[in-house]
Amino acid sequence: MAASAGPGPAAPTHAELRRLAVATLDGNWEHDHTVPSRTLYPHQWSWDSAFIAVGLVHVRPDRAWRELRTLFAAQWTDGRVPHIVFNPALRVGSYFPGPEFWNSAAADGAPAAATSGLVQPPVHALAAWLAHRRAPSEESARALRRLYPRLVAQQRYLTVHRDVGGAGLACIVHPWESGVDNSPAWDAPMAAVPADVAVMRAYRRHDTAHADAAHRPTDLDYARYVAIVAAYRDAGYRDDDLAGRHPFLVECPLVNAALGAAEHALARIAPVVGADPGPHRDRAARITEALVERLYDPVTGTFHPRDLRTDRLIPARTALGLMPLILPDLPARQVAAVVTEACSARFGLSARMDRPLPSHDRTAPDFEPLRYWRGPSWMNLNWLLWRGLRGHGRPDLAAGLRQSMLDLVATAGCHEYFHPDTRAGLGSPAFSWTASLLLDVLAES
Ligand code: 2M8
Repeated sequence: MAASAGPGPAAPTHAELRRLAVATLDGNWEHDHTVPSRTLYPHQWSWDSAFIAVGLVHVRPDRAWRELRTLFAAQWTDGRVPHIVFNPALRVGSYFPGPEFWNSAAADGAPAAATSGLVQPPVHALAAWLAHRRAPSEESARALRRLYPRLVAQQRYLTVHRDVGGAGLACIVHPWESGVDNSPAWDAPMAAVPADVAVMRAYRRHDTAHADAAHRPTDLDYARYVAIVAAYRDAGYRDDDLAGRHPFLVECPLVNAALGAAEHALARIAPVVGADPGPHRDRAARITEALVERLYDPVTGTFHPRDLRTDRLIPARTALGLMPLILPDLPARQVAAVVTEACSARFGLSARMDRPLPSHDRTAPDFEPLRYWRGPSWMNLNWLLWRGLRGHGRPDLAAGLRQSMLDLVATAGCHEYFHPDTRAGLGSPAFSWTASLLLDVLAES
């Protein structure tokens, strides 16, 4: 069957797309984990590994479990799952900021492996559950038994240590923790972070050697990224008194939707490992309630991040606002509102999409179709929304989005992100989560 009529007469077949995806993942496999990209991101990244496991299970189930096992072997004693686990075999300078900048060895509770001290959206319990459900086996049940206490500790870290707002949501302490690094959602809180772009003269950015600088965050963004990490690192990556001293504190709708979805997944995993699903269901309900209470704006009809330093919602309407749809218990009113937002001219979702889903409101003056998380289309946000639409009884819209995802890869290959009008491939050309999530959508009609 042809992938689509959209990309033109030479559109690859589904079998060809599948082969491309498997070859991409095989090429990025690195002894016990998959790198997101050989050039741009040569270490292990946290939420990438979760997305990678979701796709790998269709073709290399052993590796899917290995991927998660390797990541969780680097979990800190407080439960945080670091956003980067560094490969010690790589030369100094193969990524900025590298292990010497993070200096995790000096922090209490860090693992033997060098890691960052930040986290990323907790999509791992969902990935583990989906991997088991796709190919249940003795091995997958054993893997779940091993992972379960670690996933619970990850949730505890986020809901206890990171509940700076005091309402049961997790706050992020750096834009990198959202995964959508330079989203317009972070412009206002980032502008309040004191930084001098001149500090970047002391460092060598690795990303702009491998990708077009016009498609990446700016030097001023990086000066602030570095300043925020330095503030956290110099306080030993401790989370006490964050409100009193830390320059960036935000409740993100994606991170908290993932947090709630993780409790739902843990409620499914619990019976497999002989645990009680009840507390997970209760926690899931509380997170959804807090998310609606604190991050939903009835005036805009979508979700927004809350800047804890001003206690205000951030007005930008980014694709982050659509992500709570992954929560199975999102109330009907918010489901309807998010679907309306997704189908508006801002995001263009439809049963027959003529353009891909952008990462930011395409009608906004600060929409940038080429720059990273400020407009381009990303496979992981597409995939999360696709799951949410299926879970909330919108198979028509889910099918439109699925076809649009297939068209992206059929047009450009397994690129990191895509131009939201032309579907041209941007960023790294052989990107792991694009490949793995493609495998997952190919497996579901
Ligand atoms: C990007 O983030 C890293 C920093 O963590 C970077 O720009 O160097 C983001 O797209 C993030 O979501 C992703 O996990 C990471 C690796 O793919 O790259």
